[in-house]
Amino acid sequence: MAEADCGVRAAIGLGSNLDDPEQQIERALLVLAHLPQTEVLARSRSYRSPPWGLAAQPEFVNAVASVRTLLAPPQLLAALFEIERAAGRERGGERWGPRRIDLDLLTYGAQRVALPGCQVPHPRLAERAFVLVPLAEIAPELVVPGLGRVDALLERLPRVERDAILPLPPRLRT
Ligand code: PH2
Ligand code: MG
Ligand code: MG
Repeated sequence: MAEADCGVRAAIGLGSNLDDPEQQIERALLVLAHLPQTEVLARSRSYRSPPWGLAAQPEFVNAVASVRTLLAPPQLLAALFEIERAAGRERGGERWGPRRIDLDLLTYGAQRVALPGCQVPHPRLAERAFVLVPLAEIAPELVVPGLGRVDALLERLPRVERDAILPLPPRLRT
């Protein structure tokens, strides 16, 4: 995005637990950086995280990116959905089940959106250490509308849950 200072800052969560999760995340971040009218401002490291919601599945890799975008929330969500589709994600699996790649819109500026299929901030953000740990790495002071600062939200989670989210060493080649 050439226009330097316009657009809205949004946070996007990435997760994968199938087919080389680390590489799925790196690829998705590359594609994200090429979205029209969207610039990636920062990304977290990738973290290993125990599966949340459905225990009997492989460990996840999670990361968070901060973007500035001129796309409206439904357009941005559609673009994230298209990245998932192009990466070969198969839909229709179990809720909270294994997936090749998942991109979730976590926050969109100070806005709150409640449309069918488009809820921002992400409704389960505050319960998820695999979101808050990487988000706190790149945006601890970010205020999640209606919920407060990211670092404070993270503090509220049980230490065992926070401590289970472990940064991966940087990859030499992706
Ligand atoms: N995503 C889910 C369900 N459970 N667990 C972890 N650790 N990371 C995820 O990204 C994740 C999950 C559904 O979106
Ligand atoms: Mg998700
Ligand atoms: Mg999703």
